[in-house]
Amino acid sequence: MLDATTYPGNTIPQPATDAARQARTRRIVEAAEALGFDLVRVTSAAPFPAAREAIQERIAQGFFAGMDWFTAERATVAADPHALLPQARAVIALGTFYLTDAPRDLTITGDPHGQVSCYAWGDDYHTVIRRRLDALAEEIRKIAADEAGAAADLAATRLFVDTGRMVDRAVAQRAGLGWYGKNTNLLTRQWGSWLFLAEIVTALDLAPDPPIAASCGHCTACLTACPTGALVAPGVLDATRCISYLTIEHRGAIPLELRPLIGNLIFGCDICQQVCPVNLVVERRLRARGALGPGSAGERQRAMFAPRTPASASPALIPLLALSEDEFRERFRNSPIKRAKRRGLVRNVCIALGNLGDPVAVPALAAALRHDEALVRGHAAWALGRIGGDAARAALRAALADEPAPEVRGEMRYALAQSDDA
Ligand code: B12
Ligand code: SF4
Ligand code: SF4
Repeated sequence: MLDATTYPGNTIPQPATDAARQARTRRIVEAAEALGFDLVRVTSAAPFPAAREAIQERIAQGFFAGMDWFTAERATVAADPHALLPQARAVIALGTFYLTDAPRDLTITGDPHGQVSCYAWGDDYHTVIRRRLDALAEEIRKIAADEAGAAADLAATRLFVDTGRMVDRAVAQRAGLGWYGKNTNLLTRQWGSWLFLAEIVTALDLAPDPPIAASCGHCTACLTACPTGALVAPGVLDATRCISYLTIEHRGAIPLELRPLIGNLIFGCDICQQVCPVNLVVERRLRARGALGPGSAGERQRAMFAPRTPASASPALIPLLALSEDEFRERFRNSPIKRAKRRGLVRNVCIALGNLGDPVAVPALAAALRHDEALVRGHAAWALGRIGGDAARAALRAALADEPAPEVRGEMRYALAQSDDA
């Protein structure tokens, strides 16, 4: 039985009884689980004013400087499901666990290696999850058709995963998937924070789940572990200091004072999640159950997030310095790493080599002083300055003589001064 509920500009049939609403919600949850989503809950389509205010406050504080697409206007839309779908009645919050077993046949030779954040070891999650969202939206259309025949309004959906204008964590928190960790990530009892979040805004009236009563308590492990001090207060991230931002989103030179703190991280950062006791307990429990191990159902379901090769998790750095645009495109096709672009990734590789300090990298870094990207030349100079030694200094002096870009000449002079000091 359906009755008619009127919204501004829309007349949408909805189930008359709570039992009918529960039944359709159950159908959707089961369909989502069958498609591979690990957590599925529902919240209402009411706005998320606290999320909007938090985002606008962080932008005003300058904590998102450099992410020009992340604007106050975007937050206003992202925090209001009705701005995204006028006939919205509910939001389905979806979590996908992505941790896979550490690479088993990782062969690290003596050459310097970098580290890639584990969310980027395998296929691009945007593509993987988008496919699952499309399939779930199709199920929703069938459910709407079963219940309302030709009522097109009921079948309307908007799908989001990360890049869309939607406050992913606020939806997940209100739907009770988990709670806000002090490192700002959404933490769940079942999967820790190793979850990609996604949502479907739907015109269907669904039974909302309550938020859960859980918090980090007195723990502050992530705040003290962050190497750059990016977590300026519990739940508050200054993205301009965050290694994830610097190595993935930031397009220019990395501030000098932050470079030594990046270590050998060349794409993303997992430190504030790796030290989290909730994650450690979750991982121990999953390993004890064999849920991450070879041949487990979990491993098969998440196979696309596992390292494509051992080098995906911990690549040898020196060969990356000479990557051409074509090689970059080929190697990182359908990988989250393509977001950094070749110049960003090679910039990060220079910093990692400088921090590792192994003189074996000097000839390749000296060659990178002639790289076609000024950004790379400047960071190669910095790395040589940090490694030091006669060969590094000679390469810097030779390159300085005919370097066309003033900012790179500045880096070279700074590097020479640093290596003299050393
Ligand atoms: C911009 C962005 C970034 C930026 C800024 C991150 C940030 N913390 O804001 C950068 C590039 C740094 C980044 C990094 C990462 N990101 Co990101 N990112 C986003 C994006 C696009 C928007 C996030 C946003 O709105 N930030 C604004 C702030 C204000 O939002 P918020 O922190 O959620 O705000 C709430 C809490 O802070 C809380 N709050 C406010 N005050 C207080 C006080 C206390 C004490 C507490 C506990 C909470 C609290 O209330 C706020 C409002 O609801 C989302 C996708 C999306 N569309 O939402 C992905 C997203 C947040 N990122 C994600 C991931 C995986 C990462 C990385 C782990 C990747 C990596 N390994 O390198 C890191 C984690 C870094 C970190 N510690 O946050 C996932 C997070 C999944 C999860 N379990 O939480 C998301 C949801 C993408 C996805 N769909 O899966 N990211
Ligand atoms: S991702 Fe790394 S740099 Fe960013 S807040 Fe966490 S520990 Fe700090
Ligand atoms: S490390 Fe501690 S404070 Fe940080 S998110 Fe995990 S439980 Fe919360």
